[in-house]
Amino acid sequence: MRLLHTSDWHLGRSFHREDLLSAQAQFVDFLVETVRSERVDAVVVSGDVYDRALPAVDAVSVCDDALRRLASTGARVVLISGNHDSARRLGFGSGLIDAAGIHLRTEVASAHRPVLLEHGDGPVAVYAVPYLEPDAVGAELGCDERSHAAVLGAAMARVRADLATRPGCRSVVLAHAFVVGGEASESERDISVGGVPSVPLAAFDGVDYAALGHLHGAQRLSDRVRYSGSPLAFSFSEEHHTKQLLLVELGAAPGAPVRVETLPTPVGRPLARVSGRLDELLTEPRWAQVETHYLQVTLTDPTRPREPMERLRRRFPHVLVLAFAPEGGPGNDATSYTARVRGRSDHDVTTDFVAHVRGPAEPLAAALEGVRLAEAGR
Ligand SMILES: [Mn+2]
Repeated sequence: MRLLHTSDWHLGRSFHREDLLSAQAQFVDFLVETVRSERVDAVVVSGDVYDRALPAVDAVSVCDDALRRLASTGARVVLISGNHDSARRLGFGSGLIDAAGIHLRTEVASAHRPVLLEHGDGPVAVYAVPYLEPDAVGAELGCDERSHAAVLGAAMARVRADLATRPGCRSVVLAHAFVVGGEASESERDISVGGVPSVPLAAFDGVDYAALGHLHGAQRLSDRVRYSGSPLAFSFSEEHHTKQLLLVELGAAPGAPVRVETLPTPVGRPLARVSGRLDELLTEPRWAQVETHYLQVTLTDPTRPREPMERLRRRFPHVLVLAFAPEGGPGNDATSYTARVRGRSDHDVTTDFVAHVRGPAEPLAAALEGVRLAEAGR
């Protein structure tokens, strides 16, 4: 039984105002080709299909196209809603499209009723646990405690109870959660409840494979529990990720070893974070390799240069983020605000504030010096 595990498509998301939809459509092409070329039996999509509860019509078109083309490959497809999706809207028509082999699961009530896949080695039960918002589903699951661990634990108890009635059946669980040991990037939305975002890895004990979504970096938490990560980067913190699909080959019997192969997804436009002085960035040959990347640039010039973005974009047309970290500038000042302003005049505090937010731009510094001299002579 060969599964293709993916998640966090976030269809319709932009990257610092750059539209990613064509790169997302390119990913769909790659996904459909892979399902055919690798003779995949089922595709599992572990939540955050869309970026928002009310996706744009173009994003809906890409999703519609993806599901129709995946159905035409003959592979079964199981999808759950993530924390970015509207469960009710994503789940629209799910009872009807089930017949086409596309299984959308967005309700806690269906989590322990598996999608059954038949295969030469025997059946596989796929339990699709949608993202569980503790406040929304706690009562339905009979949880006293308000936490992700409690609601996912309760849902998994129902899953295990159902699995116990199916001897010899292999099992796969889809879930959208932050599991202990996972590493976040800067593009996931915080789902903490009472300050705690995570659930224990042991929640998935006893299943052959847990296909997780939510974290955007691909990662292995155990031989049987993995995040596929998002197919595209959504923040500069993902600069060194290798975006991928996971091709999962289940063993022939419950508990048999699982083999996982990683298949890198196409990179629309690579991204990089660079830093240095403006003149150096504009002239040094070594930066040629990132000229067409999406860039986050940090300028280290001691004095803020004029028109930095306009000048950078002549060499690097896709600079998206510009930051300033002047060499020899203020470090992390750990002293309290009260300590820093003690004994200083309101005027000093105010001019320091203006200098701080503007950076050490020369004309302003000169102007402030003029004011200081005038004050001193008064
Ligand atoms: Mn996500």
